[in-house]
Amino acid sequence: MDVPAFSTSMAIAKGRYLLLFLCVQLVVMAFLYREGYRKRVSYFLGIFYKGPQVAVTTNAQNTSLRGDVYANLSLIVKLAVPADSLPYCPKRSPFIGGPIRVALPEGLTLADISRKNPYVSRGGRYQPPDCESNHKTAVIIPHRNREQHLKYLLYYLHPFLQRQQLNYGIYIIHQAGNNTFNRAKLLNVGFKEAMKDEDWGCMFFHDVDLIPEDDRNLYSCEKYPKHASIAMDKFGYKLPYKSYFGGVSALTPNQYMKINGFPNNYWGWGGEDDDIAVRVSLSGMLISRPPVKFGRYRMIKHGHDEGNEQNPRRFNLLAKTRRTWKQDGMNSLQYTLISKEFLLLYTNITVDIGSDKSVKRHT
Ligand code: UD2
Ligand code: MN
Repeated sequence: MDVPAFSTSMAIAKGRYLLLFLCVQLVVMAFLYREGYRKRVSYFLGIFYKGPQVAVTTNAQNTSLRGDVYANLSLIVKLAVPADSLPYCPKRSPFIGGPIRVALPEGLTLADISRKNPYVSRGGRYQPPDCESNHKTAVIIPHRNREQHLKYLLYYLHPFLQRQQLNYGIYIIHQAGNNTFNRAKLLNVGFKEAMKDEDWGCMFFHDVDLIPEDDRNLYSCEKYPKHASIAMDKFGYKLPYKSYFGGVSALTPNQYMKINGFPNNYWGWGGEDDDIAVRVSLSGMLISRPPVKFGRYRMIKHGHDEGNEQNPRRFNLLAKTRRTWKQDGMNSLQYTLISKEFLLLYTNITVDIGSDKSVKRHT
């Protein structure tokens, strides 16, 4: 076919402009690379080249299909580049699969869990081997005498967090001795000790018996303190009441310091979670929550623990939070660290937090 001379010269001119444009782009990128903007450049290149295509198992569309939480982990492979030149992870992790099937495997050992999580390093730490994570999250778990629950939680939590491409660490805060249990004070200790290790961007405060059932429930922080466990099987997958803040919650270090941490003086079961919600509101913040479809948890069934009887003073304490929160919290925290061990699947912090007898009572 005959092509008119005019349109041919137009095409050549356009081609030249395009070539010139590409050359300028290349020069700019080479310059940025030299100037140390390596990560940004590799991110930009990542837009064109996504790396080897992998088949990811996802059940996000069909919530009646529950996936194996370990299904996608074998797709995560180490990139053959130095750690400091890894590209940033994408905004949304490609390994997220949606609803997770939760069964409690019998005879599970910590060694089994370690074997299934080869990239987890000492102290229960992990960074994606193929990209630089956008989030640094510490999970703080108050604990005493719940070894079986802890095993189940570790079995699910490690792969759950890896699917989200987080840089994370898991901390168990173990209350030494037989004095009355104090969940909130243990969480304060966890915050303080974890921040000594790393500049965490987000702290997740996590009951040992709650297993997340959907990996779209992101373990990263929001503009406001987050309450994540909004739909639990034990409450029929609904919020029991509007200001409920128990189970699993997340705050940035800034948000945490803004509310002066958690109360230290709730000994025994109950009330401390409501106190935290009041602190959030008194410091002028709202509560953020994930969509109800994602914030789903299964609570491992349990009875009442010895040493964690209902706290009869909880209503009195709650009535006074407005007056006490600035004096009681991170700024008055006292404890004796007994040990800090960097175990295979978590950092174990054993602490003597005293007892309610040692607290002066102002009645
Ligand atoms: C609810 C809240 C919890 C907390 C508690 C009142 C839910 C899902 N959770 O939990 O966040 O506000 O009420 O204090 O509604 N623990 C031990 N050993 C013990 C006792 C407690 O490890 O002997 C830890 C463990 O992490 C446990 C958590 O403390 O998950 C909360 O205690 P719980 O599970 O006995 O209380 P529960 O389920 O009523
Ligand atoms: Mn529980």
